[in-house]
Amino acid sequence: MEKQEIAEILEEIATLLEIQGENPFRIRAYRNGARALLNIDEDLETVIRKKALTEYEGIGEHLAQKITTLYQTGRLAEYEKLKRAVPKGVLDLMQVQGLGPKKVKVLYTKLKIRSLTDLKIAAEKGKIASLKGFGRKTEQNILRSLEHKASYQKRYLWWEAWQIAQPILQRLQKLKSVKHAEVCGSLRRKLETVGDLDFLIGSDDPKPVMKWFISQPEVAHVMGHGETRASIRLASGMQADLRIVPPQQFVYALVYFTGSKEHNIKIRTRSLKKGWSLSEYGFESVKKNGSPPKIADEEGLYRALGLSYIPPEMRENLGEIESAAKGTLPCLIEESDIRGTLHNHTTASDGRNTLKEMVQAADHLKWEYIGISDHSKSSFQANGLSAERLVKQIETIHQLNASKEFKAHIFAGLECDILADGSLDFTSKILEKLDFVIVSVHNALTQDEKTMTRRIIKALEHPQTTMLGHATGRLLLQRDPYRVNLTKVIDAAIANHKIIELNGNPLRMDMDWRFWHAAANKGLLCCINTDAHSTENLQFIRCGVNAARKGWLTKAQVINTLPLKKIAQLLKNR
Ligand code: DGT
Ligand code: CA
Ligand code: CA
Ligand code: ZN
Repeated sequence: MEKQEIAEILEEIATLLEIQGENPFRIRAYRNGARALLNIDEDLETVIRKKALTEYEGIGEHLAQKITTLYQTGRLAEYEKLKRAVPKGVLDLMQVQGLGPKKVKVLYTKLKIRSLTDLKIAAEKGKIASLKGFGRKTEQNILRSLEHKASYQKRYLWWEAWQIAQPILQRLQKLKSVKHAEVCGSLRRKLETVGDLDFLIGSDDPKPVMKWFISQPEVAHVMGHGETRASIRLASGMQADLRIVPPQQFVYALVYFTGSKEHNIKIRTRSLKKGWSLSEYGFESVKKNGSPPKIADEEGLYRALGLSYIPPEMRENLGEIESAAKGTLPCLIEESDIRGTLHNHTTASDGRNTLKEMVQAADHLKWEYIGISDHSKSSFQANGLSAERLVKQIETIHQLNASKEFKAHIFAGLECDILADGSLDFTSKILEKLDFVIVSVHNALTQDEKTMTRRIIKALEHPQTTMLGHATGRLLLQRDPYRVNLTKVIDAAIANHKIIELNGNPLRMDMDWRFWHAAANKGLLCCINTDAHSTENLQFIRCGVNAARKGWLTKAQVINTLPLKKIAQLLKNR
């Protein structure tokens, strides 16, 4: 178990004790211990091996034992016991702004509140205001915080949303009365997270479409429906809207419901300057005897506005309209341009498939090459490779390449930990043996921005480094990015001729697409990776390409569009 996780458990133990009204000294000991643990800048492995934990202020003999147990086994009997004593939902109450352990204790013991739902009901009934130490204002704040939290959690990863939307869209397309069908909104714009699904249908006969939509097996609840609109909640919890329009209106509605809202507003203003109002129903002349343009498809609509076609991914009002007016929109990379990918794990570290299975999967995808980059030794929780195991893996890869058992060429790589001080997890002598080295931050995530930025730049300056992995470490909807100055990191990557990956794992999508346009213009090269931990994960290449397109990237700016010989050359030269 990692330092960060152990500290979180100590913190949680303190909270659980506090909710149970335990001795304040004991509680404080755990809190101090958690903080002390995070402040250790030495490698925890070493400290524990030297039995030196107690040398740090705030860590006594007792705590040192508990930390060691957690580190070695990932479990702690005392913690399990505490968790059993307090209902799980009670801890969730701590996520509500303004609620600390003391208040949670009162809510739990006095009102028997055991979950966020209980809390909401009690607050709505006004039961909380009368508790000692709470009051009307606290109650209002709790309600507001609950609402805020609900709207935050209501988003879904693009990949999840797409899995849910795809079968529904296919069924809609098969209905006899359906002429056109599309999912619009953020899903079509390939945004990394999606709030709700927006289905749009072109049909002259909406009745059977509506009937199917609100009675399909996936529906959990119909929130409302008329003849041409419906809102439903699916079994997954996701909300889906449906709009049915006459086929001749479909293209206008398609542009409108694809959005984004900001993009829509901008093109509507542009249309008005030409003398037509533009809405989801069509163009309409605002002058007495002007006639609106006739169009057949989205391209025609943009052309009528004096714009070249803007792909949905770019419709974020981030300069695409100005660029389309000048005819300078880039020709975006496509999934079919991809010839392989480099960041992939195997069972040698924390992947679920063997080296051979991964290469076979690359063959199925008709890729020319695949990189293997298992974790390095400091990522012990991910079973990182020792130097010895790494050297062995390199040999196996060389043999496999020579055997021609698979079509795809295998590049021998490594996802090498960037240690807390910016040095790499292996010596140059070992790293030299590899075809490429991805450097990533996996621990000491709480460093301040300056330290973290310096740390990453130092790793980028290492002669053996090829590229930076998941630049900010964010996990979408779960964990914030670590604090880092990306502009400085990007500049350092360019100055040192290093690549930055676009990690297409749907949870990561890191480095964020919003940075790519400017970075690539400055000369930064991208590698779209899947960070696959299984053969199925190789499909994440699609998410990576989505983000690359949102970042305005072209084929030439992404190295894994290069044919084998060229990318081999490029990796060798760096
Ligand atoms: P989401 O669902 O939060 O991930 O984001 P979207 O973009 O899918 O937004 P949604 O579902 O509220 O609306 C779908 C599209 O409909 C949106 O992208 C643009 C269009 N739209 C919605 N509200 C307005 C509006 O007030 N004005 C304009 N011009 N367009 C709107
Ligand atoms: Ca939506
Ligand atoms: Ca919607
Ligand atoms: Zn990683």
